[in-house]
Amino acid sequence: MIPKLLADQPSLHYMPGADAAWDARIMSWLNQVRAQSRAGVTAPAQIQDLRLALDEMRLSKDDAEIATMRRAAAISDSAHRRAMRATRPGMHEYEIEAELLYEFRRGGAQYPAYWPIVAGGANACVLHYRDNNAPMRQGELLLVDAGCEMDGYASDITRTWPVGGKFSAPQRAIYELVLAAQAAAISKVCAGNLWNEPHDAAVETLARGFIDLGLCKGTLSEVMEKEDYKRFYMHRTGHWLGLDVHDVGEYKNAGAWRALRPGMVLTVEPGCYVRPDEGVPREFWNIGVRIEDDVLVTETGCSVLTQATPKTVADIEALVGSA
Ligand SMILES: [Mn+2]
Repeated sequence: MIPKLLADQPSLHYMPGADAAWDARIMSWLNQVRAQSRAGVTAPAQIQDLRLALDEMRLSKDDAEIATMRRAAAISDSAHRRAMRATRPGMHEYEIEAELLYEFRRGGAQYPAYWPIVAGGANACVLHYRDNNAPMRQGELLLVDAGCEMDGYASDITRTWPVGGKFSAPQRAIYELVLAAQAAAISKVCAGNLWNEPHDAAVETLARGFIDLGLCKGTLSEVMEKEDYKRFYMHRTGHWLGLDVHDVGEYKNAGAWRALRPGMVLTVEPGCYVRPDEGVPREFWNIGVRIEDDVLVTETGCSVLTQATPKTVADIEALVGSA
């Protein structure tokens, strides 16, 4: 049927390069149309990449998609709560991974949206840590980045909590700073604001905090200009979320950061990762913290889909180890 449908059409829209065998079939169909030229049939003069149009459609979620993403968020929320309750010194990271995966499936999610990161102590400073096999020790933090996929839609939550249930003073200082940076970033998620505004707000809050804590030296403008904060915060503050965890969609239009629109869903996930370094106060060594929520852009601001997952110091300390 395809050669018949392609006859006398101005352009063919498909996704070139996604699959070599499919590309070959498309070319063969095009050649079948071209072979009919002496009978007066014309072949499409243009081949258009369908991706940009599809990616734009995927960026704006309709009500049914948002309802599915809320269900995914609720299951991931239950999983993080379960993991917090189960955490005790002496357990291994994979035991927490098992609690997460169990709760995902028990809640009806078909898959994890990505493999959970369960990183205790210094492992939290390894951004894409996947071993999940170390023992968790009293006095260390546990960073958990885990989300389920529900009916095709991803969720993506990160929480960081103390293995023994109580933050130490230096852990708490870093934690409260990352939490403040996340609040500053979320306050910038609003229709009409540009993509980078939440990131810039998070970076400025973190940079001020790094100076206050003695992690960075100099004035705020010096730390920002030299990007000295990148020693402790080296990744972006979020990404599009949808059918994929790092979903499709452009972040810039014609070289400029694009404006947020109602129906877009993004993550907001600042962090702080302090590796051992003689120039850094020793009390902060090996502290890694990230706090990540899934945020829907609305007409008037935003709605945090993962709001229910505990993240204040008091809420976390009340829950960890309570199972
Ligand atoms: Mn994420």
